[in-house]
Amino acid sequence: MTDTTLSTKEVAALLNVTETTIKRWAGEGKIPCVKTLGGHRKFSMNEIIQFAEKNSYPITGTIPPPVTDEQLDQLEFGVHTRNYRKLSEIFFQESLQGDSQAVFQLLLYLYKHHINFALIADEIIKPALVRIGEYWARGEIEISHEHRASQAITAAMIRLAPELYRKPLNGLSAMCACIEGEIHEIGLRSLAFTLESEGWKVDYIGANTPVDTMISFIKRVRPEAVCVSFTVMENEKKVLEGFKSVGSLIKSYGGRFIVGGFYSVNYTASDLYCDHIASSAHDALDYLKDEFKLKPGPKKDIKGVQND
Ligand code: B12
Repeated sequence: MTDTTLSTKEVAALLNVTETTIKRWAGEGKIPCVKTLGGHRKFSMNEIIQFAEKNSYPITGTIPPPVTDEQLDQLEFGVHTRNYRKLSEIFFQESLQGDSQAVFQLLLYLYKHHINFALIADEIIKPALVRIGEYWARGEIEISHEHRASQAITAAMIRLAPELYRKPLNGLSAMCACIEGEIHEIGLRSLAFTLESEGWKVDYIGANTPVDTMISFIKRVRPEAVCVSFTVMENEKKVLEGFKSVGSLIKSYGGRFIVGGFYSVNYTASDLYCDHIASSAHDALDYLKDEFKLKPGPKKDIKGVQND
């Protein structure tokens, strides 16, 4: 089992007790810890979980991400006022550091404070990454920083998956894939998390999926929704032919074909033989909700909180 090292502050937040209590328990040998050369206590997450279970302490708290005191104030304020611009700014800074642990804790913190994943994707992750792209284009950061940031976000999202609250299954399934050669998959993964939270069974095929692979999967599983993402277009003729084959297959059994991603906005749904081109995770949810007569998903309202 993987382990995470926690500070006194983080353990206190996790167990909803004060830092003094944690220091006392550590001093009494109730919870194991090691001291760094600088004299700071470090705890093992696994050992804290064992301690909490043995002593019936509920792990109800959320660990604040390792941000500076000033950022922590902004984070709490941003969450409280649902100020997504501020939250995206913090997400941008943490991602640029390339520390996937910090990005994971930040995502977990936002999610546990009832910001649904569609909002996290559309209002926090996307604007932060657009900004990283702009910084790179202006030569203010190197390509390695952009790669490191997207790696950290991807790793953090994978770690977040088991923490996602999932509504009971709604009986519908979705396949999510990027076209062949496409490696931008953070948007697609965000959409997959959004659908899973809403009770969809998601088959996440991911980046760089050849058309033949999509077709054989769709024939076998017949997902109600096929979600395809593309951000760069290298061979338009081949891509459009692929979309035509996929689109007519989905039509033949009454599924829905949704396309999204940075470059898809340059086309109409009929150009891509699809039913809908979605600009955001919320847009996709709204469309699917109408098509499949589902109960409303989480509110789009920028000020709103999750309505589930
Ligand atoms: C991170 C990033 C990368 C990472 C990708 C890592 C990864 N694992 O995903 C790395 C560094 C590897 C990369 C590589 C490249 N990149 Co890049 N990259 C970006 C960046 C900074 C962010 C993209 C991102 O993840 N956004 C966050 C997500 C959440 O947003 P999103 O993708 O838009 O998704 C949202 C919606 O669109 C929607 N959505 C997305 N997909 C779908 C699908 C469906 C079905 C639905 C319903 C909705 C939906 O929901 C999401 C949530 O809101 C953008 C900058 C920008 N302005 O976007 C450039 C950008 C996309 N890259 C670009 C380019 C050119 C490249 C490279 C070609 C560079 C190169 N010369 O090598 C390569 C190409 C790789 C390839 N073949 O795919 C260009 C694309 C320009 C264009 N198409 O005209 C951009 C715009 C940068 C720029 N301004 O030039 N990139």
